[in-house]
Amino acid sequence: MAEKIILDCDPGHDDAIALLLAHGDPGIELLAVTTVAGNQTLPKVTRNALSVATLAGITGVPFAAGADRPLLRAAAVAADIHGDTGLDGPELPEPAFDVVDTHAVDLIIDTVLAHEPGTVTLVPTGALTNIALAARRAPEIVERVRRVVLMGGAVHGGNLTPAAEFNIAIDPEAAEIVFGAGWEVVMVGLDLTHQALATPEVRRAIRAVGTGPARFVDELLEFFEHSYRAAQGFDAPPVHDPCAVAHVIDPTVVRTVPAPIVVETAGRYTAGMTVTDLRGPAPQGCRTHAALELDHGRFWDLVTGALARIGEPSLTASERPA
Ligand SMILES: [Ca+2]
Repeated sequence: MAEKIILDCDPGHDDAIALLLAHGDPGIELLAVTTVAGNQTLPKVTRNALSVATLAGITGVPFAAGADRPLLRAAAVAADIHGDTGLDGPELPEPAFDVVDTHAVDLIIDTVLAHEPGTVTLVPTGALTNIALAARRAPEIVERVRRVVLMGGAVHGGNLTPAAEFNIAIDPEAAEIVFGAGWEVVMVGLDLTHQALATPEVRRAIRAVGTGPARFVDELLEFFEHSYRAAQGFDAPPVHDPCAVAHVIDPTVVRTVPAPIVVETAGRYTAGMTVTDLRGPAPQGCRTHAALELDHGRFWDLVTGALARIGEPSLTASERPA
């Protein structure tokens, strides 16, 4: 049976690919897509999500916009990695539909409550602001959610700062709420996602799919490659967000270990650090997990397989019903 997920994202090149993977893989039932400020401003990332949905022919899934800034801290964007639009590189179609008239936090809560307990997985691939607000607004969702599989954090190191990964670093207080809520949390962090490199071989396999959405992904990766080479010295770019979706599809592709994880919010140099205790076996009942090992070949097979299944959607802005 397909895993029901809510994707909470800030597209974002790798968010866009996560959305395509979630839509195209038969192991996922996409219940809703929500957006949060992060890689770019909320209006920009929301428009990007709608454009990606339009080009991939995603219908019947509600999209909602959420928090436009972190809980406490000033908003920050990642223009050095994602450009001025948040999705620089490919040409984007005009969105063929709009967000629903509901705040993302309410859509997350309503969607979780509308399904059987233990059946909905939250997949945040941006700052954890919306998820933290949902857990505070409706604490009863914490025990109803199957688990939270998030892209963010790291066992070792960071990217926004030496100690902290971007999604956690821009809203550490939200991350502290989410990691400490008591639900099961899988941290798909940099230790894992820096293995998900879009090598020339991967790029060739994606181009070989030969469809519009596959060309779109290749153009995203082209831009991403230049950003990551300039900003962080990578030869091939790490494609973070789809790794969280891949873990939901097949946990053997993204292998995890249970480990206590807490978020540093007060550190002078380390705010947003995800302090992960791997010193010994995790205590009984540990509900946080860290992703450590990626099966690179099978991960990219999932992405190319999803693109092949998406095919060539015929919907365009003019054809699509409102
Ligand atoms: Ca993201």
